[in-house]
Parts: sequence; C-alpha cells; structure tokens
Amino acid sequence: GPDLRSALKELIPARKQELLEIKKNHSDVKVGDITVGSVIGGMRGNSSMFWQSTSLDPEEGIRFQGKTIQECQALLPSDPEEHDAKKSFLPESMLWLLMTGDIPSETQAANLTRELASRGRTIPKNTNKLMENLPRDMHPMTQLAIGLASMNQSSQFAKRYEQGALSKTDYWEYTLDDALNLIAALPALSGKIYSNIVNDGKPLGEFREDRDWSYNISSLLGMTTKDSCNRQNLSEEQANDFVNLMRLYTGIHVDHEGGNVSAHTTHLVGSALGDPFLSYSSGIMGLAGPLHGLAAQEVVRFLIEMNSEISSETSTDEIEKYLWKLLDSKRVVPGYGHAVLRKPDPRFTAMLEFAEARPQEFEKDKNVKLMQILSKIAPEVLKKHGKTKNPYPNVDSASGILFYHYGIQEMLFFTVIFGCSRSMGPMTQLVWDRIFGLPIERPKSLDMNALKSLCHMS
Ligand code: AMX
Repeated sequence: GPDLRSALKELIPARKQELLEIKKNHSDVKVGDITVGSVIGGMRGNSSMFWQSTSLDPEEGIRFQGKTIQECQALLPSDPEEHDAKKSFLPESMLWLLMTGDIPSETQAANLTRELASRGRTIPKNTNKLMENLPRDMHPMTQLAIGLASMNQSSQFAKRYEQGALSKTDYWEYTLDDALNLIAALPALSGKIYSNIVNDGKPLGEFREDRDWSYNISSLLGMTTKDSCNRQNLSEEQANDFVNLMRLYTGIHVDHEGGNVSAHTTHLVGSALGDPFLSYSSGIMGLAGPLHGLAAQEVVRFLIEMNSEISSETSTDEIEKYLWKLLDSKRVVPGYGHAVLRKPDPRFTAMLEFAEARPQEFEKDKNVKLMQILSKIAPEVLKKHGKTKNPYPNVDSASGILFYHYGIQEMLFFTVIFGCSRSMGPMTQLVWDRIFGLPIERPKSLDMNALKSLCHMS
C-alpha cells in the first residue's frame, strides 16, 4: 500500500501466524544457559529478548532488517529535492524499513515524510505551554522527557483504553497513531528545547509541512538559511550539508537491537501497556546516562583538550605520547572500544565518510582533523596496550565533533538529537509488541541466599 498503515495491515496476518507457530510448537527449544556471572553482570550474553527490526553482529555491527548501513545507503530513498544526497537517505525511509522489513518505494517514503510533517506541524497546547515554562537551565534530556510524558494526555491508545472500548486486536492501530505522533513531534520538541537553552525560549526557525523530518529538526535549531534565524551564518551549501548530516545521523542511530538501555526501557515500560509517550519518555531518561547516550560529549571534550596540549593536530608523535600518558594514568581513550562490537563501528565509518566527502569544509577544523588522524593512531596504541577487546573507534568518536563544527556546541544537547533518532526503533517494536500481543515483562530475580545456594556456598 501507499501508506504505512495499509502496508502493515497486509503483513500482519502472516507474521502473527509465524510467531504463533513458534510459540505453539517450539516453546521448549533452549536458547542458551544463564550463568551466575550473567545474573550479577548486567545480563551480558544472555539472549532473552524478542526484538523485531535490528540485530547487532560483533563483526559487522548493526543490521537494519538484515541490511548493513552501506546497503541502506544504497537502497533507501533520499530526499527527492536532494540531487547530491551523498548517501544521506531519509530517516523516514528507514522507519518504513524497520516497521515493514521492506525497502519503501519513492512514493511510500514521500508519503510517510508528508504524514510525519503533517502530524508534527503542531504539538499539543498543554505541552507547548509546559515547555515554555521550563527553567532555561534545566538539563535538555529532562526537558525532553517531560515534554514527551506530557503528550500522554493526547494519547489515542490511553484514551481508548481508559474508555474501556478497546479490543486487544485493535491496540496496535492506536499505538501506531501515537508512535507516529511522537516521532513527528520530535522536531518541534527538540527545537523548543534548543531555543530554551540558547535563545531564551524564542523560536529559532520555522516548521515546514512541505519538508522532511530532518530538515525540520535543522530548521528549528536555527540551522537552515531559508526558514531559520541562521545564527551560525551558514552558507547555502553548509546549511544543506548540515541537513544531510542530520539525515545521516538520525538515519543510522534509530536502533541498536533491543538490549541497550533506551530500547529495553521503552519496551519494558510499554509491556505494562503504558502508551508510547510514557514508554519512550522513560527510554529518554535511560539515554541520558553517561554510559549510554551522553558519551558523545566526552569525545568532544577530549579532542578539544588534546588539541590545546599538542603543537599541531598532525603531530603523530605528540598524539601517541598523549594517549600513552592517558593510559598510564589508568584512564580510557574516549570513543574507542565497545561492549559487543569487535570492529570499527560502521556508524562511525559513515560519519567519517561524511567528513571525508567534504574536504574543503573540514580542512581548517583542527578538531575534526584530529578525530580523523586519531582513528588511525589510537587503534595501534590500544593494540599495544593490549587490554581493550576492541581497539577501534565506536559510534561516539565522530558524531559530536561534526555537530560542533557547524555550531551546535552545547554538548548536553547532542543527546537530544540522539533521542530524536532513537525513537524510531523502539516505537517500531512497541507497535509490533501490540500486534503480537506480547505479555508484560517479568524476569525472575535471585537474592543473595539463592545465589549462594546455587554456588554451593554456606
Ligand atoms: N581505552 C583504554 N582502555 C580501554 C578502552 C579504551 N577506550 N576500552 C576498554 N578498555 C579497557 C577496559 O577498561 C578494561 O580494562 P580492565 O580490564 O582494567 O578493567 C579492558 O580494556 C577490557 O574492556 P573491554 O571488555 O574491551 O570493554 P568493556 O565491554 O568493559 O567496555 C566500553 C566497553 C565502551 C565501556 C569501553 O571500551 C570504554 O570505556 N571506552 C571508552 C569510553 C567510550 O568510548 N564510551 C562510549 C561507548 C559507546 C556507546 O556504547 N555509547
């Protein structure tokens, strides 16, 4: 079908049948063994979640419905007005892929783009009023969580459920409505937050119903030349590049399988039949943690600090020395290593390629230069150091410093942009949770006595 809802309607019967069959005939099949180490070690290596749209391969990195980032860049529709898209597909295309498993046609992608723009043109009055009255110095992620939670008042799912008139087979339709409204509201919400931080709450740009989601995020941050205050004095080309950076960034951070904190939290809260706004607001609270979404700002600080202490960003010797000094004082190299991945993060590679495709733009930026050079030097140093299981750059190595380059320099705000993107995977899962009628999540916990007894300790 030309729209997402009818495309889903076509898919649902067969998919439901598939899961039903697995449940009926194979529920006893063993997935793995859970160890005491995993119980006290954050459930690491314990495969115990069902997640539809993405999976993480230790070598390849993330796959979206089985497709690598490169495949997505080659296959997913980009903005029709963008003749020089340089691999920046529309996040709307990605959302279609996540939801359905299929590559959308140009028309399907354009329709979804239009639908989100039309749903996102206005946010609920109460939410708007609330956002206007938030303290200007409140943490941007707290502002985002508050804004999202407040939209629960407009939840179609919550309203119908409250009225007691909702049959279980219809849950997904209202959840889909809410999910699309939530994703659609993120440009306005993040624009409001940024304007609170940098412009005393006065708007930085306009929302355009005829443009795509990332364009509107950029415009409301004041980062386009036409529809915004353009406080960075960007040229037409730079502003266009920034929108493409936004499309790229928000297109590849949508999901990282189910176990990461933001995705898992959304799923967990949603499993109690919380509506999408309450569920994703909780996910956003999780994303705000320094071990999760906040890492990008660490890298930016690190690059700026190193640059202030070395004579030139091309001085390999000094960079090596700086890294050894860091490691010898038992600190980590920010932006390197990963809990699961064992190769350079393909999301990092995609961001690096964005910079490499624009040499003139980034030539004079010594932080971006250092980021590029570091990605060659640091892996060698970390290999010699010999501790980290993955000496390669992770996703956070490049993203922050590119936003910083174009003038988004309020580091706590980076995670809000991450939060715009990350909505897509968890919202997709929540819709499918309702389609499948998955139950409330309720793992069993063990107390100290139970652990000791399992370990034959007295
Ligand atoms: N620099 C120096 N030492 C590192 C390192 C790095 N970048 N990455 C890992 N190590 C060390 C660990 O500290 C650990 O040392 P220990 O044995 O003395 O405790 C040893 O190598 C083994 O760790 P690991 O199994 O390779 O990694 P992990 O799964 O425990 O942790 C991560 C993963 C990302 C937290 C870690 O690599 C790290 O701290 N990196 C730097 C910070 C960073 O970039 N964070 C962003 C993560 C990206 C994200 O997921 N958002």
